[in-house]
Amino acid sequence: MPHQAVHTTPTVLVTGFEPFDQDPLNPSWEVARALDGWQHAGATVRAVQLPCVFGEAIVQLDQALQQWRPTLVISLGLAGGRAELTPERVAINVDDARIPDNAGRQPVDAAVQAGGPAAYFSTLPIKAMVRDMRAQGVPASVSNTAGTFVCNHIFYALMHRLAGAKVGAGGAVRGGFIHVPALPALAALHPGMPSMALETQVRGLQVAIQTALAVHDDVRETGGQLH
Ligand code: PCA
Repeated sequence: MPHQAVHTTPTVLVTGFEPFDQDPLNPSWEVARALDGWQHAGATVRAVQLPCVFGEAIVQLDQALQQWRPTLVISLGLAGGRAELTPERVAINVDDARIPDNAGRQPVDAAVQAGGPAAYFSTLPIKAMVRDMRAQGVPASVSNTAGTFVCNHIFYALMHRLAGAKVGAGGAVRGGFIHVPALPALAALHPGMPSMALETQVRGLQVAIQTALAVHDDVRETGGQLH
């Protein structure tokens, strides 16, 4: 396929979202952008920003998958109110928006992918990632819901694509979603909201990427999940 760019080293695609809901910044993009170009075990991180818009976010994700042909994909989003990095276990085939997205769209009880399966599990080693982030001093827990807004929407679309033949050799590319907490500057605008410093979030993601590259069969252990 001569029209496609040839990448000599494996790529880890990390996506983050633009700000939404009148916030001035989105920590998920700040973390992704800080990781852009970071290399580990011969792989290089590429960061791509996605719009917080139903549908359009998937279009941009597809473009990024086409451009970078990643071997691993981690999408990030803000979960305001959470205090930890939370790898998500499951994406569901539901768009049910509590607030309008950045284009004013507010789907209610709609499918992400008409005719798609009810849900997909992350193919990241979520328990091992949580274990290793904690061991490095970064608060983390497995989450069992990514909500029903644009984050779950992109998580479901990503897993739908990775499960099909559109990327790589069907199923060979692993991926998933991690919700991140507010940054202190954002929490200062929302009194009472928990936050985590950018440096800690970035370190947590570096550990998560290392683990995802090294661990293919997740560990089975209790205590890793939000409760
Ligand atoms: N968080 C929202 C959408 C974009 C983001 O960063 C969510 O959790 O759905």
